[in-house]
Amino acid sequence: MKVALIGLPQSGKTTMFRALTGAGGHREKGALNLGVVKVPDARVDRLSDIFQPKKKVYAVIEVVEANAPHASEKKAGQSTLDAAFLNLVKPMDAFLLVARAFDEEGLCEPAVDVDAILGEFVLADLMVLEARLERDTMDRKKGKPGMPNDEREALEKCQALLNDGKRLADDAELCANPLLRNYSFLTGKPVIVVANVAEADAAADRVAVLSRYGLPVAGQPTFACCAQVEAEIQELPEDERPEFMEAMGITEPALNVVIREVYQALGLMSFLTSGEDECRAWTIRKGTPAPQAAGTVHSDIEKGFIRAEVIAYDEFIALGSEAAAKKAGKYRLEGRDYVVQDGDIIHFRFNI
Ligand SMILES: Nc1nc2c(ncn2[C@@H]2O[C@H](COP(=O)(O)OP(=O)(O)OP(=O)(O)O)[C@@H](O)[C@H]2O)c(=O)[nH]1
Ligand SMILES: [Mg+2]
Repeated sequence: MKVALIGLPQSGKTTMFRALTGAGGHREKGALNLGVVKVPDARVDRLSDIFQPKKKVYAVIEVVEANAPHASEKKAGQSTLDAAFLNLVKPMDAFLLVARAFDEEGLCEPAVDVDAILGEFVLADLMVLEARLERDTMDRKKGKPGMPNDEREALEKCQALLNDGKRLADDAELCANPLLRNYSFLTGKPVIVVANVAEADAAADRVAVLSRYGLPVAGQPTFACCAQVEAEIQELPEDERPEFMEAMGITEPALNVVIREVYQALGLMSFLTSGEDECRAWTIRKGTPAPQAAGTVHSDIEKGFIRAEVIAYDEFIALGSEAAAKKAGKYRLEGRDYVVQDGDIIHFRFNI
């Protein structure tokens, strides 16, 4: 999963990046902040205690800081999103939109900023879509075959939706249309809004502080945190974090909220693999059949998929060991149609 951190200049994107990737967040050379968020998972820890594997691997979410639209350069009716931004965010699965809510003078208007960026996305999608439709019209006039009719129809539906000020994501069916996949429309990707509040609000009720700023807007999932304090938390050694958080009055790090919101927005879940080599969590979308789930581990396992040996995490823990679970006959053999469940511990059988 890939998430782009976006927001207006000086909204706190880099600070939020640190709050997500912590001291271990690796940064690529050059201008881009590119890092990996480890998804904490107590099940991986517990399985590792039991199996004592060589490696313990958590699921990850990749994050990249993308330059935001610069409102000051905006021309009326024209999107300020440049090609570099569009290329960068194309392969992203979701956006984390950081909005500045920490101005001492009370000058910041995060709701206006969020609205402006969402509006930019609508405009950018419309520009792509209208250019494509226009080209198709020209082709047809010249007697060329043009794009398939159903693709044109889908694009026209999008156009109507966007002209109505709506997002592609508002129409789940249209959004899932495979004919539109290659367009990677911005408004088809979930947006999670982070109101970056002042230190004084760091421990405030996450919901109450939002309403003070007129958030959420446009029904987007939104939460408040103080990126500065959250970055400090994640940059501390793990064993020192609880004490610091308690002193700051923070019950749950923003990192956890982000992970939960991303999983929720994208309909994600994790399954597990365990053994002497490694214990590991893998991220898939809910409703994924076993062979495709196997494909996240390795494409060969998907190709040569025979069966999945499955036990639910809770059942495994109740029995305490692999031998006990086997003896109790708790490993199920599942076929190609089996839909993988959150927390399934799976051993894939395959041949290549
Ligand atoms: N008081 C306070 N300051 C913050 C907070 N988050 C960020 N800042 C400050 O705001 C400034 C901008 O923060 P960055 O994280 O660099 O923001 P950015 O969006 O990455 O900025 P650009 O990449 O330049 O667009 C810095 O001086 C930060 O120290 C916060 O939660 N509280
Ligand atoms: Mg920055």
